[in-house]
Formats: sequence, C-alpha cells, structure tokens
Amino acid sequence: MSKILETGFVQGFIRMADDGWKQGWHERNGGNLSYRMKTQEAESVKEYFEPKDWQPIGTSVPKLAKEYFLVTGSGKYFRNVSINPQDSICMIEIDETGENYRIVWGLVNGGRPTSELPSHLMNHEVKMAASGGKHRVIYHAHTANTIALTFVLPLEDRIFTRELWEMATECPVVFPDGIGVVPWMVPGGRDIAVATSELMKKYDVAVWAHHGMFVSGEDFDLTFGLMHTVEKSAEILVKMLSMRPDKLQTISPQNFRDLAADFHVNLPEEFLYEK
Ligand code: 2HA
Ligand code: ZN
Repeated sequence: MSKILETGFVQGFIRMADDGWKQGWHERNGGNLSYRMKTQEAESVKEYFEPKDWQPIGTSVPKLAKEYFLVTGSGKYFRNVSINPQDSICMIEIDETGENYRIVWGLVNGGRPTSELPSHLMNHEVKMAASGGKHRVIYHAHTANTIALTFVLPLEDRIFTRELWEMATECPVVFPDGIGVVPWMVPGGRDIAVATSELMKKYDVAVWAHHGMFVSGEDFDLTFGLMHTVEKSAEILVKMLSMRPDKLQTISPQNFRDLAADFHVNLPEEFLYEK
C-alpha cells in the first residue's frame, strides 16, 4: 500500500487534486480527475492489486481495452485526497471489450469511481487517438468564473474562445485550438459524455454550461495549467464586465495573427471574426 502511494504518478495525481482544492474549484464532492497509467506504471504496482467484481461502465470505450486508470472516487472530496488517498481514489482496469471496469486498488472503505466515469473514459478514448497516445489526464472542475460566464455569453464555441483569448495574451498560445461549449445537460450519464467527447475531437477544453469545465492534457502540469489559464482568463472577463459592459480597447484579429506568426501557433480564422 505505502509503496503505491510513493510512486511518482500517484504523487503527481494527489498534488494536482490538492492544488485544485486550494484554488476553490472543488466544493464538497465537486469535480473529478483521471489519469491513464503507463504500461510500466501498471506493472510496477500490480503486486498490490486486489481486483473487485467487473461493473458496467455505462458506455463503450473499446480503444481503452485493458488500460489502467487512476481516478477519484464518486462522492469523495478533493479536500481529503492528500490526507487520505487510499479512501478517496482508486485504480481501475478496463476489460477486453471496453464495456466494463473493475477496481484493482484503493477506495479501501468502499465506493465507486467518479460519477463522471463515462465522460472521463470517452474523453480519454478520443484524446488518446487525437494525440497519438500522448494525452493521459482528464480533469473536471467547478470553476466559478467560467461558470458565471455561461449565464451571460451565448453558448457558442466561437464566442467563448474569442472572448477568453482576448482577456490575456498567453491564452491563444496555451489553447490555440479553442474551447467547446456543451449546453446544460444532466451530468453523470452517457449523453453528456458523448456530447463532450465530440467536442474533445477538436478542442482540449469543454465548458459545461452552468456546471464547470473539462480539460485534457499530456501530464498533470499541462492539464492543471490549462484549467488554471482558462479560469484566470474568465476571471479577468468577469472583472472587466463588472467595471463596464464594453471594452475601450482590446487585442484585435490582426494582433492575434501577428502573435500566431511569432509564436508559431495556428489560430483558426473562424475565431478571428470582425465584431
Ligand atoms: O460531484 O462534479 O459532475 C462530482 C461532479 C459531477
Ligand atoms: Zn461536476
């Protein structure tokens, strides 16, 4: 048990959960985190596994057959992950069909993986394919400023992307592909998982209206940093809109094109429309 908790990827997972809690993104049991383990990471901890019964995932993720994931538990609090990880998180294995999972470690006092497991796994499946296997982290948080914007901005990818790009010069460099927006949907099920994973084919960020955000990344630093950057940009927009409804000046479409050339990023023209 202690050996598992000392491994680098488990330590990284715990630190990220704690960082999210400290940001104020995880009231009560809000939010969830998952990490697709590397083959050698799974091998290195296999001797501690105690497999439980197979359970249906609630959706189908055939490309994730036989993969192992580290995930937060349903109803568990991010606040407790660092002080009691073995009670708050678990490792799961996906079966050879991609229809079922079983807990192999953790959640020592019982429980299930995150209620958003279908969304996490469908996002992993899409991002693994889109990134050539590089993306390993899917993170869902209840980020207050981004949620606030879903009450005042039209729920359109092009508008969220452009407005958040304009709030901080680093934004188009950090998320050059843009941001997708899922209208309000019932959380926890297959339908919202399908809608989110469709957007994840194009973006690394999906906003859930009146709920929160999902982000995907290669490692804990990049994925946490992405959530942090989008939410900080949303905070600046909330502050700006609180001062006055319009901007006296801003970053123009041509400014973005100049930035793209110097920073060697591709910024799709669909987001550089004239207002
Ligand atoms: O409570 O965030 O979306 C966990 C969640 C569900
Ligand atoms: Zn949530």
